[in-house]
Amino acid sequence: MLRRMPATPGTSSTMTDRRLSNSTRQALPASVAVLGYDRNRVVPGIVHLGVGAFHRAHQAAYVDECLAAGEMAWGIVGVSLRSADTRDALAPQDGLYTLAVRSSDSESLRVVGSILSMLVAPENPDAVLAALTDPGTAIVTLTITEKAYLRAAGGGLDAAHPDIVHDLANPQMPRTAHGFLAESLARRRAAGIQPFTVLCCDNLPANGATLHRLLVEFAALRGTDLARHIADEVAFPSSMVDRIVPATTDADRSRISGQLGVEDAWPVMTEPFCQWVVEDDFPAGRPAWERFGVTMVGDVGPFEDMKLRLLNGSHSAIAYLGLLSGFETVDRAFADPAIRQFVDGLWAEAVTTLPKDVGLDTADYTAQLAKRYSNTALAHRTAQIANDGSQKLPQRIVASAMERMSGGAPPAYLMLVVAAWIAACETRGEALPENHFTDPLDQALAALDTRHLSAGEAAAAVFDLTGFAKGGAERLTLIDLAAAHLERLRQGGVAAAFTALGIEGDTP
Ligand code: CS2
Repeated sequence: MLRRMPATPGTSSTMTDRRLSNSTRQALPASVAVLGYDRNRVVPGIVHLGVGAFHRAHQAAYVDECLAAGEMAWGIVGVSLRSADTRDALAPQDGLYTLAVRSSDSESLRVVGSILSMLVAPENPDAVLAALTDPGTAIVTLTITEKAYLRAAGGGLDAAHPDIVHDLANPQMPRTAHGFLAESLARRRAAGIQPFTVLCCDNLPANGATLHRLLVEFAALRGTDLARHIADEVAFPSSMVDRIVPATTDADRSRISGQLGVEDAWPVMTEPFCQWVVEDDFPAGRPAWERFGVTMVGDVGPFEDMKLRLLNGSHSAIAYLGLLSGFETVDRAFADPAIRQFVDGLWAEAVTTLPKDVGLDTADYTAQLAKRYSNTALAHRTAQIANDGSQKLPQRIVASAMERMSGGAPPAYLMLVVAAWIAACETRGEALPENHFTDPLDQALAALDTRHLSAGEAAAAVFDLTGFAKGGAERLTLIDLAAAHLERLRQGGVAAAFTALGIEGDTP
């Protein structure tokens, strides 16, 4: 296994000295926290697929604390499944980067050292398979975003997706997480190496079970033996991850580099809040995460649902209603009294769908969310959250709406979020720039737009395209509710949609 960051070709030693790196790490200002452990003694034990800013603000920070406490067998090999950007930024820095924890009135910096090396899958799939097959790899964590799970509308594997078709035809040269996991589990099995535990850290309901199902379906297309092995012998604990991580800006880069006294090409911005709830099912071992604030549980389901429906659901609401109202960031949109009132109503609807008897404190949770959304230092862009709505809304909004309806209660606030997503998509290329946010269904959504459909036709077409509420008895009613909201958004903007809900305010 590749253990260290390779030197970047063409980087002179003078340049390297001016970058954050192993050699400059010791000489940082005292205000910058550096957990004191010898990185040369750290051995990789985790391969992470999808090394974006979220991973670096969350799992990698927890692992950094484990390493500092002397658990040296849990270094991270980071894998990017698509772009080389993160590797290009971090390789000249020996994998080090700054985590900037920002609240409205303060910022604290910490340099994280848990990522030992980085691989870029399209450049070198062999190296990724080698890292995954290494007997030292006991855990594979993933943050690949919702769309990379390649789910079909009904929730199963989209077996017709070109990348799945490719990976089935070329098992030695995979592109997808499914292809890498299945091939490496097959190789481990053939070599008599215990399977790693697969720990999904994406915002999906029952994320471990969901990935397990998808991977078994994928493996079945390769052969029943492998499918049975993955079904019976590989652990897929679910986990709920939570930390708000806005995209890093150039201003962040130069501010942080100025404070460090050396350049950090890609620091990560985040909030003080951080939560990780993990099902305790790690047959190949795990770090003692519970010593560092991770909650280890038997069933993560209620926590996941609460997070998806209250946090992520309201995030999407703030994103689309905020975009339609001209707000660029979450804190500004949330400071708008009408949007704030809407979010309270949305929470009230979603709370009724959560389990009652498992000790969830939803009042405390939403009060904390209100504080987190008011953090003015984060400047979390509404456009960032708006991406991939077709992949996010099913678990954040539509699931709650269906459950509410089957309990006989109307999901009026919930369905305004779906309508606001459709309206925000329609607004691209007009009030909003064409690519202000993107979605895997953009082509099909744009094709709908050219047909100038009525609100009712547009809502029905979008439900068909996305598979929202597919097969549910509530589907037609949900379409009607979304269509009525969409009509009001088209005619009178957010203010008209709010007025129909009894919310008065100055929102444009
Ligand atoms: C956000 C999430 O971009 C989004 O869709 O809702 O990334 C959110 O910030 C995290 O899940 C918070 O834990």
